[in-house]
Amino acid sequence: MKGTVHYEERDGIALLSIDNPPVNPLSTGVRAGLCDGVERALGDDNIKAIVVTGMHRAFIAGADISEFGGPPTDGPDLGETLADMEASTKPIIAAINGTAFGGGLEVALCCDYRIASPSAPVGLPEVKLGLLPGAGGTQRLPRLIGAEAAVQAIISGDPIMAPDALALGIVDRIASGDIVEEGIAYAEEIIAAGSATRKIRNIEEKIAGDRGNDELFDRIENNLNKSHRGQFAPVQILECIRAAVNAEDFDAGMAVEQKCFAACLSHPQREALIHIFFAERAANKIPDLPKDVPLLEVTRGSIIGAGTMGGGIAMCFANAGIPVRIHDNDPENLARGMKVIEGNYARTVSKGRLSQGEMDNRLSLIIPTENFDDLGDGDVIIEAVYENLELKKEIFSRLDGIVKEGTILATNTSGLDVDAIAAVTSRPDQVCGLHFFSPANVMPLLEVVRGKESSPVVLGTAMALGKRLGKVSVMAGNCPGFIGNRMIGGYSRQASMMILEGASPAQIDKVIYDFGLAMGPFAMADMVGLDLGWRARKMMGGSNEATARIPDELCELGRYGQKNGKGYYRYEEGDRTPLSDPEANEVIARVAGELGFSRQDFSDDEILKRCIYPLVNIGAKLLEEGYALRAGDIDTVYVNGYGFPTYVGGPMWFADTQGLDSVLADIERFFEETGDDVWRPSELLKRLVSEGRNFASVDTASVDTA
Ligand code: 3H9
Repeated sequence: MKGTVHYEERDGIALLSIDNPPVNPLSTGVRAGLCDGVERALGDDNIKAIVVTGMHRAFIAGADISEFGGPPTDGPDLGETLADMEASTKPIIAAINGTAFGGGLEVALCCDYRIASPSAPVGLPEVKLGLLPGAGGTQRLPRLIGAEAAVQAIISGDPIMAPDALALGIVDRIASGDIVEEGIAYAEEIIAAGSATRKIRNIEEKIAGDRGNDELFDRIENNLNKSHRGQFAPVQILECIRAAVNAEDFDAGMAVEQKCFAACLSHPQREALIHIFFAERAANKIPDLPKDVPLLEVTRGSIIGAGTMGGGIAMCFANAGIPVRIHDNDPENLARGMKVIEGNYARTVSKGRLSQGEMDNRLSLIIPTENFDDLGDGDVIIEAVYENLELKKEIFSRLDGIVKEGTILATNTSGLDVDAIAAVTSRPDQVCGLHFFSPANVMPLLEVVRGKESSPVVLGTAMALGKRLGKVSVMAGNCPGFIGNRMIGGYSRQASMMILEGASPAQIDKVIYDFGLAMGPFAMADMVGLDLGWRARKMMGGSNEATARIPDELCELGRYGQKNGKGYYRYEEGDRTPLSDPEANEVIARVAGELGFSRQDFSDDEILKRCIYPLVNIGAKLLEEGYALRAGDIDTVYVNGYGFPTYVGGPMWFADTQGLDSVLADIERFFEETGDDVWRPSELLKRLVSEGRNFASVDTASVDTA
């Protein structure tokens, strides 16, 4: 059995301490330990109350996620455990020492009283795993805080810090000192006052007012179509909370919760989301990086370049409380960059998501400097100038002269050769890539790029720094475009080819939108601006690529995208809705004709495959060449950096769910039909199919591609 619960008697109070490091999920041994502990306390006349707390850094992180979808486990299930606790005739006090999430908060809600450490977050984040609180959370929380607040908490799944939980009524008290001592003192008070128990199932006042209030639930349901488009669990959650309010009694509501939980549990979105949960954590583990590698202490950062990327990265440091210098060789750029940073913070303050005091504090951590040499006191220096290899090399050769021993030198490139940059310094082992995604202060992904000489200390520190900056970090090898951008090229190119072959931008964009991305490739291109690529191609003397012809001709006609109201689509003044435009469609048809394409109809299914399978094939090549360590790393990159729907699990997971044999058959067919190199099937993919395996089985840092 995994995990245990220690039983200790303290002057007539039973103290149950949950011990399942590091975060105390409700594994078999914990559930059994809670049942045994409650039974023992109830059977002992000397015991008047029970205090439940967690050891280590959490109270309880929830149900044991690794058990979902697996074989039945031994001992009591969570429902039985909580029924035992709720039936206790002696008061139970939850002493919430740290994180109480999911089943962890549900345990606390089955206790009679709750006291929390001020820094403890509580919440019901099951929705992020494609689940719902299935141990009474959807029934008890509304009874405690009202239906609307409960919907907000459970459908967002966001953590609620203890002081806010107190204000909402989720906890009764905040501890000011040692949580266990105060939990016991609280129990003594309750005993002195007559040992009353208090079961949330019996509380009706908070929900009574909403009984029959269809308007409330209909309004929330309509919003769900926008805020949680395509997701299964939120709709189920709403049904449960409706039942909490309207069902005949508590047990009838619980029956609805059980039905909806079972539906979520067997839904493919649940599997995909739990895959991403574990993939994001596995991505932190770098097989050939010793666990005890000594990490460098990062007390100060330095950023070169005060443009969008540099400013966003500086904000990440300030948000994490790390002082950071920011330099730009153009004083005007530096001043503008600081203004943008200030504006970004001010917007967050105006939305009520940051206090003015905290904004001032963060701004004070960002120190602009016109003097390059000032950067030398950073423990990590991140170059974030525009993508020009020569410029980056020049900067790195200058850095050599100003940095201290051990400083990490990082380049924020989205795909340039990190080794070529490292080679101009006298310390290539100190160099790595840190690829932030734009806007860097918002996007969760960080690709840590391993140069051929990057030292383990540098890589370990870079991964740890990513976590401190609140990023999901993935290690990538040094190849053009690394993981994310190397793959995306295949997606964009196939979309561009299909409009030459007869599909419309609107059809392709709709297929991608329906698949779950926020927008398709052409709406995205219009948003970014078609003129950027056009100008870049012109500077290089123009392009012969068939896929460049349409955007080039659109730009020649002054169609730059959203910025001037016309690109692949046209836009009404002040409205970003893409509208079909005869002029753009005429350009597409004419160019296709001139290039000799014969136009054909596409099914939505074919469009989806043409867009997504290049990601899969290139992803497989990244694995086979060792530039990505695991299929899960690639999925992590795509959901955190490219807006790939998390509930589909990332491109490699998606391929597994389609069956790799059918994916390979399509890729081979596309290769035969087009001869395009992107479709040359990956050797790894062919081998997996021949062995009847899938990408999930290639956990691999030790990818055996022989
Ligand atoms: C639920 O409760 C359903 C019920 O309503 C109904 C049931 C009937 N289980 O994230 P970290 C592992 S659904 C198993 O790096 P942090 C994690 O994989 C659950 N393992 O630490 C990692 O392992 P490793 C609802 C878990 O401090 C290690 O612990 N609960 C679980 O950055 C450390 O994790 C949630 O959704 C788990 N529940 O963050 C909460 N949780 O070292 C999910 C963690 O081998 N968990 N592990 O890689 C979290 O949000 C974060 O882990 C937490 C700690 C905030 C707790």
